[in-house]
Amino acid sequence: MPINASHEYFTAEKAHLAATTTEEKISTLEELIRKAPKHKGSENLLKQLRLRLKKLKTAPKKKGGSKKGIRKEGFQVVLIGLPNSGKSSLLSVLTNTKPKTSPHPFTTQEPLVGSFQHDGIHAQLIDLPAINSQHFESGFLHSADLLLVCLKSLDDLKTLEPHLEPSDAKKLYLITQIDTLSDTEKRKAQARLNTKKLPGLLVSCYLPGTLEALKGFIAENSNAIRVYTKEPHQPKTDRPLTLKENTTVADAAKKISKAFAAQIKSAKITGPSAKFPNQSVGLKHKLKDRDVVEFHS
Ligand SMILES: Nc1nc2c(ncn2[C@@H]2O[C@H](COP(=O)(O)OP(=O)(O)O)[C@@H](O)[C@H]2O)c(=O)[nH]1
Ligand SMILES: [Mg+2]
Repeated sequence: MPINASHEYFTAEKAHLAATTTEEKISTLEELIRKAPKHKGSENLLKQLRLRLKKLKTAPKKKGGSKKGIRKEGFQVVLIGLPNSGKSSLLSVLTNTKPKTSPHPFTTQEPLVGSFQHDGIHAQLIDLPAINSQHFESGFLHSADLLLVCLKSLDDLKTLEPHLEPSDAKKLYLITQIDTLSDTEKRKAQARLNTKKLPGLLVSCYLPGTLEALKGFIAENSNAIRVYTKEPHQPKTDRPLTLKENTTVADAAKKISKAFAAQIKSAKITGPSAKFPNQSVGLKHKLKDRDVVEFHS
């Protein structure tokens, strides 16, 4: 018997498959169960999903992030800097990964990974051992899409710059731990960033406003577009699809699932890529950030 799942179900399934942490897997699976068709033909499916949920909830919790063999997943953001510049603390406040942090230098001895979510954008955040330690892994300089260069003072840049050279990733310079700076020191730090024409932010793990600004910067620079789907006469979904720039309607449908995409012949678009609300477009239409798409078979 066909299960006749809605595209909301396929979207939820996609999100579940993309989940990297156990908490994410649980929350996306719960959403999937909510969106699953509830009729005789789907009983088996629901049973399997509930069983998977039970297993996830009873699985022993892993502490910290994964260690070796980090696979690049989506937009990769790498924290880089001298010892005690606050890299591990930033990973800790921005993701679910809780690394060891300490006032002793060289606490982090292997790369740690966390997953980051903001405003529908997913990114992978990696905390590296200090750049001048034997544990530093320069491979991440090449795989990174964005480097967060962590500096307690801009003076540290002299030491760091030669190490950063091999990377052609975009860089954001973070003056960290600014809760310990006076207003004058903060103004000076900002002025020096401006003089050097460096894209920079002043941050502190204890100042949520600065962390929001950092999250916003990462999301805006992720080259991703957020596309919301909707069913006819329904409001848009809360959780957007995250897609690459220049993605077409056909690609977006495929991102939900191949089976779903095969049924789609057109779409109605409201948002930045549409000339007017509810514009009917074909499969080759290119989507833009914050579009709302209603697929039609
Ligand atoms: N006051 C303050 N201390 C911080 C902040 N971030 C990190 N620290 C402290 O600085 C020390 C080094 O932090 P850690 O994250 O381990 O630095 P890492 O070596 O770059 O990973 C620790 O004692 C942290 O508690 C911050 O925003 N404000
Ligand atoms: Mg560390």
